[in-house]
This record gives sequence, C-alpha cells and structure tokens, in this order.
Amino acid sequence: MAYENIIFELADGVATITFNRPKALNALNGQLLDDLSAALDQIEADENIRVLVLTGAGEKSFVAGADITELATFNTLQGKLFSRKGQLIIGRLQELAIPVIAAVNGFALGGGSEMALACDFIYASENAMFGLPEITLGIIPGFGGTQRLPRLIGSNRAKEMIFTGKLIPAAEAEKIGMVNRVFPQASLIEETMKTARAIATKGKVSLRAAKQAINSGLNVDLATGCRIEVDAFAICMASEDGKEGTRAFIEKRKPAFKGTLKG
Ligand code: CO8
Repeated sequence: MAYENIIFELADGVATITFNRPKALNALNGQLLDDLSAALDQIEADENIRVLVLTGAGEKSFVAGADITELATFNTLQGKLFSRKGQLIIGRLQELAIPVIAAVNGFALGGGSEMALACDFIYASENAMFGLPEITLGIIPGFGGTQRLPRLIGSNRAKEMIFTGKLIPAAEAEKIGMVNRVFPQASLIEETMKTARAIATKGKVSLRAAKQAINSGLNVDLATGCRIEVDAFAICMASEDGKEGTRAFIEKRKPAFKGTLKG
C-alpha cells in the first residue's frame, strides 16, 4: 500500500514505519496521522509481522511535534478533534499486540516525544533531543504526554520538562530512564534492527501476553497485577508456542515459533 507521509517497509518479520516529511522535520499533520492509522490496520491484519519499528526520515528529526502551521488554523472544536485523533492513534501503538520500538534519530519534540513514549521502549541516536515544548506555544501536551511521561520518569522530572519546555539530549534522556540505549547516528537503525530481529524470533502469543501483562499491571495494585499475570501465563501455556518452546527445550533443539496469535 502506498502512503503519502510515511514509508512502510517489511523484512524478516519486522515492519518499519518512517515518518517522511523531512522538510518540516517530520511534523505530524492530519494526513500523516491518517497514514499511520492505515499502516497500523495493515500491521494488525498481517500475522507475519512480529515487531514494529518507528523512525524519522533524514538525519535531523524523528518527529518535531504536531504541525504548528496546521495547529495555528484550528478553532476549539478542531483542536479537540485533532487531539482526540492523535491520542487514539498513539494509543493504538501502546495497545498493538506486537512490540513497538522507537528509533529516535533526532528531534522528538511535543507530539514526537509523545509518539515515542507510547512505544514499548526507545533507542536514540547521540544527536537526538527530547522535549515537550508546548508550554512555549501557550498550550500543553495533547497526545498523552502529561500522562505517559510522569509514569515513565516520575512526576517531578516530568513537571520540570513540561513546565520549562526545555529540550534534553539523548544522554540525559537515557540517564533518567526515558531512553533504553543511545548509539551513534550511523548505527542506530542497525542496532535497533538487531534487537527487533531477536524479538521477532520469539513466540507471538508470549510477546503479546508479556506486553499486555506489563501495560495492564502498571495501572493497578500489585495483587491485581499478579492476577493479570496468572491469566496471561495460562494463555501462553495453552498456546502452540508455549508447547513448542517447552518441547524444544526437552528435545535439546531451538524452538520454531509459528508467529501466529491463533495458537
Ligand atoms: N510544525 C511545522 N513545521 C515545523 C515544525 C513543526 N512542529 N518543526 C519544524 N518545522 C519546520 C520549520 O518551520 C522549517 O520550515 P521552513 O524551512 O519552511 O522554514 C523546517 O521545519 C526546519 O526547521 P527549522 O528551520 O526551525 O530548523 P532548526 O534546526 O533551526 O530548529 C527545531 C529545529 C528546534 C526543532 C525548531 O524547528 C522547532 O522549535 N520546531 C518546533 C518544535 C515544537 O514546538 N514542537 C511541538 C509542537 S506542538 C505539539 O507537538 C503538540 C502535540 C499535541 C497536539 C494536540 C492537538 C491539539
């Protein structure tokens, strides 16, 4: 399927979506969000896709936020609809059955940071810059940033970032736990793909179960979270992948997971 503002690629069970408006530093306009939504439909319909990687075109930017030229034209209702649309699509990344990795190759600002925060984890290039600078525009983060950032790095650090609108470099984002690993820009995609391909060899049912148990467990108390884990564990035990994994260990061979959610 051809898209206007993103590039969609698939290799070795890993789908890559590249935000592709480099002249506007890959800012998120309505069309890009529509493309992303359609690409997520495509991914959900394809059993063979096991991991999703998000990155930005060019060497300067992952996503420099919502498209400010478009935002400036919105009235209250249009602003509300745009925020809702972005939240729905970004929420779908978090809910996606497969793991999603953000490979942040430059600016991840405003909606760009919020997009990365909805991914399962973030790898970044050394030149990457993170920030929620909306306050400098007289607005606040509208794609989940006030909610996901404090959950990830703590409310005190999130408030400092959101109240000042200051950008932080990749090394600092790594130090405060926003980013998992930092690489030279030239090796970011290669290193991200190494991890993505390693994850893609694992069972799809167990990956989904682990992702859902972690995500759901973060919003409840420990006892409830452990009950969520029990149910997720039981689903894995009943799956073809669960049977294959344990059988392969006993037979001293590598497991051949089917990569299907049907088992
Ligand atoms: N929207 C539209 N165009 C952009 C954006 C953007 N967010 N960011 C950069 N551009 C454009 C610039 O206008 C410029 O275009 P042109 O060449 O036509 O003048 C081109 O990209 C290159 O940018 P710069 O010349 O500014 O490049 P610099 O290297 O000098 O600066 C920066 C890079 C620091 C990234 C700078 O461009 C910047 O500050 N950009 C804006 C970042 C920002 O404030 N992002 C947050 C936007 S608000 C948001 O994301 C809210 C999300 C929730 C929305 C809820 C909906 C209601």
